[in-house]
Amino acid sequence: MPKDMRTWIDELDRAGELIRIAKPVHPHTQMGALLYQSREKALLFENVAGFPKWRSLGMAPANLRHAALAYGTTVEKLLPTAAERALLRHPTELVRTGPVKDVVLKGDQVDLTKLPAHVAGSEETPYIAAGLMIACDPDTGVRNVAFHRLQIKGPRKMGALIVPRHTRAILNKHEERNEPTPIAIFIGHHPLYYMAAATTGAFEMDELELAGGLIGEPARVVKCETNDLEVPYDAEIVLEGRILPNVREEEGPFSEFHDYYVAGMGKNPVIEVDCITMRRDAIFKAIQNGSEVEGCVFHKVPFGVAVYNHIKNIGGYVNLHNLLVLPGLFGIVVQMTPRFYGEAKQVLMGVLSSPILHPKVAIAVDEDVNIFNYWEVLWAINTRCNPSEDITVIPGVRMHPMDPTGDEPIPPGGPFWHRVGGKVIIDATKPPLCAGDAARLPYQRLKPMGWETVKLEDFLPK
Ligand SMILES: Cc1cc2nc3c(=O)[nH]c(=O)nc-3n(C[C@H](O)[C@H](O)[C@H](O)COP(=O)(O)O)c2cc1C
Ligand SMILES: [Mn+2]
Repeated sequence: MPKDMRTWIDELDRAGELIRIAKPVHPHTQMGALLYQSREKALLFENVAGFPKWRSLGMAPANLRHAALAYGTTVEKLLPTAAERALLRHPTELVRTGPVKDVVLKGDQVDLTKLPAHVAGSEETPYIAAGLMIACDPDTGVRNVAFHRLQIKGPRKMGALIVPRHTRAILNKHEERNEPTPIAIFIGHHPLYYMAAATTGAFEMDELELAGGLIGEPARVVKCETNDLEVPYDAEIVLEGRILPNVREEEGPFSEFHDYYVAGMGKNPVIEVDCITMRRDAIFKAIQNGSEVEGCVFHKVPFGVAVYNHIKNIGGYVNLHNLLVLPGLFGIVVQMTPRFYGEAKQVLMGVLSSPILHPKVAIAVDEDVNIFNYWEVLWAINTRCNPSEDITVIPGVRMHPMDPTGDEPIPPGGPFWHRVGGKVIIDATKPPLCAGDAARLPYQRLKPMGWETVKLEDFLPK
């Protein structure tokens, strides 16, 4: 059975990772707080107050453990596994129809305010955060899929934040010709579709072909009703529409990945929706965005994968073991065994200069440091890093446009929105292999006597 949001709910349930909430929960006043608190379990709201018959799924994935479940692996193996899988592609398969066509609403039947989009943060209005936007390059026909936050502004009107990347490049081409950009947005699918959409790769990469690679089977697609785009046949909901050419209106604020509101706000593009198609019993997909909640999980894996695959061949090859994107998404810790003097620094320069704009703090540690344990990372920085040699600040680098610490010479809305600021390399590795055993010996971690065989649990009162 092809993987979709329904198979994912079953998988979470079987793994004991899903909580069904039967009490009524209002998406505008209560849901955000519940999602933000549920960092361990996924929540399926079975009674969405004010929106009869709707259900809504959130915090699915709530954390890297859930992400590992979606990839069929463990947290420790998640990044290396996901990095390998990200190199695979499956062409999409066009089918005649599918569950997403159960209900078709066109023109004046469209009313976005009837969707149970939740209010994520205290300063906000309802946003669709789990919409994946499909658009095609008008010259090459290459398809793109990406997350864009969608502010509901009226029955058929939404505002969107479109950071200058691929969707933006497609929009720019249409706007130069003063024509609308046809789009289709699908809401609610298996998390690996979301991971694919959040992957920044080459422009030529079709994220639906990547989704097929990640899942291990082709994504099946159906034709849209009102434009030439194709959408997954088994999504929960699809919105078809157009980005209006050269129209900009105030948009924001929205709970962003670093736990701040004020990011990307200003005059942003406007979408008009022409058609909604959905399953008869469609389940809405809520995403709470912020630090260490669901939105962040959808960033952490694809970012990690892009950086991992970017740095693994620096200098021929790197003894690269693992990588973790840190809270706030502006930091990355790399676990590696350096062979040469300066190798860790060189790898960290790659971390700061990859397809991903976010990283500004790049840390390297050895294989004996558990990167999933923040105290161990801090321990390595404190005990293996000589600040006068091992910390390097690089001023004046292009950074993520939502990093509040950077200068913003050009505001959002246009094609040149960006920020610029400092980045830092922290080499917390011990002397490299080439330095020899004598140089590395002072950094041998202590191991308590009996560590391998004597277990505390065997001595606890029963
Ligand atoms: C939860 C989440 C929300 C996102 N929201 C936005 C957004 O509002 N606008 C945007 O431009 N990118 C957003 N992104 C990032 C893009 O989806 C991501 O960078 C993607 O790789 C861009 O695709 P593209 O390079 O094909 O354009 C979001 C990512 C995630 C995981
Ligand atoms: Mn793309």
